[in-house]
This record gives sequence, structure tokens and C-alpha cells, in this order.
Amino acid sequence: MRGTTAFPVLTAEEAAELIPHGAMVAFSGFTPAGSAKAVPQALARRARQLHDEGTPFQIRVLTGASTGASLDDALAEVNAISWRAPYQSSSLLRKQINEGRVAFVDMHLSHLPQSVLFGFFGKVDVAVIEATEVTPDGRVYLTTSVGASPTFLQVADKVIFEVNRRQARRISDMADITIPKPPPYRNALDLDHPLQRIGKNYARVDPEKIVGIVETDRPDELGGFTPSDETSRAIAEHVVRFLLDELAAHRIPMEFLPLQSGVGNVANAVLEGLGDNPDIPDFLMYTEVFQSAAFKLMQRGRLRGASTCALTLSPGEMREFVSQLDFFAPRIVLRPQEISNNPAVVRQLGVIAMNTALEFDLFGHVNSTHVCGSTIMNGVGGSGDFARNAYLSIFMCPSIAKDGKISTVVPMCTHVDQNEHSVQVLVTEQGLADLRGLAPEERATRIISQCAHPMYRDYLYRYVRDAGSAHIPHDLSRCFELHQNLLQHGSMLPAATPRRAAC
Ligand code: 0RQ
Repeated sequence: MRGTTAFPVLTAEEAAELIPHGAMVAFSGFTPAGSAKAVPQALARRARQLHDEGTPFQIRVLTGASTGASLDDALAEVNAISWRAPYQSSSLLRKQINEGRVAFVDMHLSHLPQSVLFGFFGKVDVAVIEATEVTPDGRVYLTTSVGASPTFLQVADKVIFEVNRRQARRISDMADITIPKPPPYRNALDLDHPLQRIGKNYARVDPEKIVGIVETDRPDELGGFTPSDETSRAIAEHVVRFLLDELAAHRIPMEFLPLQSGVGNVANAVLEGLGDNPDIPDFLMYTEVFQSAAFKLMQRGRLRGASTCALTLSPGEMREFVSQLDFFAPRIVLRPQEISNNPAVVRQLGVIAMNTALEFDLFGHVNSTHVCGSTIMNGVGGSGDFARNAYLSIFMCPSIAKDGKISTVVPMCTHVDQNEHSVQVLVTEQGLADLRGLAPEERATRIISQCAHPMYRDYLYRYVRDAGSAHIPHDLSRCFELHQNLLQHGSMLPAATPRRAAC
């Protein structure tokens, strides 16, 4: 840890004392990768103590995306978060947001750094950033994610570092960091290959702002994935077959196009499916999260290289990764989220984007965030950054949820994250609907026949038929009938007996 001795070394408790009630605190982290760990936990202990004494203590929390348990979970457990942006996936924090106890700003992840720079969220009081090294002249070597940390370091009044011995110093050699200038001085990004480098392998901080270094020795807090099930494998098969057909029709070139893959088990299963099919050529990724399946595909030589914002690997996978760094380092570029998710680059590279929906409607709108229009799951994350500008934008999900009480194919989405103009392909375990070139009524017929679960198909066909003639046929008195049934009776089709999905 060369260099870090130039700054005061603090305990996590001492660092937490420097953060006042009401402060806007920007933490490193994009998924649990590179998330601050020790200081947020110490803050949670401090909040508990202050609350026990009857003293209010809450902070406003900015991060790159979701975090590890030591951050969102630990702070939410002691009611220490009053405001949060831009994404979260903690069940406890989700509950507090949905109860109206925490204000949450759900936004495209590529927009976050510039929104912070433009001052849309107000002043950032403190940044707490995990690093492997900080030099006396202010070069900061980040760990397993870059996220929005370069911007947080630039704007925060005070900076605290968690220098984590457990993170390999060489991980930061994969970083490629640049902060685009604000408009009208913003230049086009010179990125015509996912692995092209345009920046430096370190972020910058004004050393005068550094108030302390906390030394830690902790792995990123990532659980393993549950193995892919029959439903996610069926979804993967449809996607693979579709991409093979596109290759055969020369709509995808033989060298293939870079892939973006969302988080979660369906996305993981699709990557596995692509890797296992010998007719899919070895490929590249331009994505925001490098997760388990991508790691294994790269080891096998199927994934030739990846641009990402985070290395979201379990501690076991990370040990293996570090032991093979000579192999991985030249194949991965770790970028800030406004570059990893940059819509202009996504359009330029012709990315194939594959993300997950909660529900989609008969005309191709997608809801990835709000159950029955009201209750948030996680947030839009990076899905919109990619979907809107992808060469092909694919959304996937099982056709039913909660043992069939919910159809994920609905007449009208109760909340829209991606509109019909950004969505080209929808997939469930039932089949795949290619919507390109289809008018609204044609879309509805294809979506019902290809994607809806058989127990909901008749209802959906009847809905379209009874809605009458219009460019987009809807009956506004009935378009949310399925959701209202769910809220009132616990099932979208209360008369039908729900049963398990049959692929
Ligand atoms: O409920 O948790 O009680 O079992 O929703 O559903 O099928 O396990 O799917 O974990 O992949 O999450 C869209 C939320 C899917 C996620 C979403 C219930 C279902 C289950 C979870 P349980 P699954 P996943 C890049 C990309 C937005 C952000 C994004 C997401 C739970 O993929 O957050 O794409 N995406 N980022 O039973 C009510 C429905 C439902 C439903 C499923 N229609 N109504 N509940 N469920 N469908 C990553 C980053 O941005 C960093």
C-alpha cells in the first residue's frame, strides 16, 4: 500500500464520526463489487446508538448501483437512510421505500454521474470510496467496480477511503477512467471496439479533501447464483435459436455483435446457453456487470473480451480470477458507468441488449420496476441505457409468476420503463415474439400466441377483440382488470385454478 501513509489512518468508527446527520454521502459500489463496507457498517452502529439516545441520525445515500449487505442492508436496518439514488436491491430498503419512509430516485445509471456533476442532487458532503491505493498526489486506484466513484471524488467536499487489502492491486490495471466534459464541450467517445481504452487506470482526487484512510481486509459481499431452472433454460433456448436465425439471415454478422446482459438468473442462463451452443461464434460483451456466467465463458475462451463497470463475482470466483489475472487482465476493461452504459457507444457498437422484465404488455411496453404500478422491486438500473440504443433489444421473463396467480403478459403495463419503440423482441419460456416491423394489432397477436401462458391466452385474445378498432386497441375501463383482480382476490384470474408453469 504505497502512498496511503501520507493521509491520516482512521478506524471505521472515527471515519463515521466525520459524517453528520443529514449529509449527502456518496459511496463506491456498483453491485456488491467495490462497495464501501467498513464505514457504512460503523455508520449503522453509530445511528443505532444515537437513535437509542433519542438523537436523529439519517443520511442521504448515493452509490453507482446496488451495494453489498454492509451498506444498504446495514443502514436500512437501523433506519439511517432518508433518501437514496439511483438503484437498490436490498429487500429491507425496498420495504422502507414502499412504505414511504425512504425517498428513492429511480433513474438510468448512465445519467447518474452527470446528474451529480450538474448539481441536480445538491452538494455531496462526503465520498466514501474503496480503493487499493491512493497516492500523495491524488491518484486513486479503484477496486472491483468503477461505477460513479471518479465523479464522486471530483465533487465531494470531503473524502474517506477504505483501502482494502483483500482486493488485488492489479485489478485497477483493468480500469479505463475518463469523465466526459459537460456540454457543449463534450467530445464523441472514441470507442469502436469494446476493449478500446480511452482513459487512465486511476481516478483523481484533490489530496486536500482526503480526511482519512480506513484500512480493511474484506471480500465483496456476493452470494452465489441459484442454478438455472427449467424455465430460465427454456427462455435461453428461444434466445439462442433466435440469434442463430439472425446469423443465418445475415442480420447479425459472422463475427457476431457485442452482448449486454442484465443481472439475475435468467440473464445468467441465457449467457450459459449462448456459450454452450457451438454454432454461436466466440463473442465480446459491452455490458455493465461481469457476472458468474461471463467469467466461466471467458475461461473457456467463448467470451473473447468484456467492457464492464463491475466484476460481480463471488469470493471464490474472485480468488480464481485473481490467480489467473495474466489471462483475464488483457480481456477486460472496467469503465465508469457513464461510459460502460453510454447510449452513443451502445448504438455505435451495435450491442445486442438482453434484460429482464416484470411484465410486458400486448403492444410491447415493458415494466421492469413497479408491481401493480406502485411497489418498486429494484429500479430501472442500466436496462434503459442499453435497450433504447441497442441494435437488438430483447426483454425476457417467465410467462407467469407466483405459481400462475400473475400473468407477466398483460393488456397494459401498470408502469412503463421501456416503451414500445425501444423493444424489439420479447421472450418467455413459452416462446419468442419478434416485433420488428409489426403494427400494434399484429404485435398483440404475436405476443399472445408466442409468449403468454396458455391459461391467460383466451382472456388476452378476448381483451383485444373486445377493445374494438383503433391504432392501439384498448378498453380503458378494463385495461387493468387483471391487476385489479390480483389486488382484490390475490390472483389475476380468480375463477381459474392457478397451476405451476408447464414449459
Ligand atoms: O418474487 O422474489 O418473491 O420470488 O419478482 O422475479 O423471476 O426471480 O426475476 O430476479 O431476474 O428479477 C425485473 C426484478 C427480475 C430484475 C427484475 C416476482 C417474482 C419474484 C423476482 P420473489 P424473478 P429476477 C442491469 C440490468 C431491472 C434492472 C435491470 C430487475 C421476483 O431483473 O430489477 O434490468 N430489472 N438491470 O415472483 C409481481 C410480476 C412479477 C412479479 C416477477 N409481474 N408481478 N411480481 N415477480 N414478475 C443491472 C444493473 O442495473 C446493475
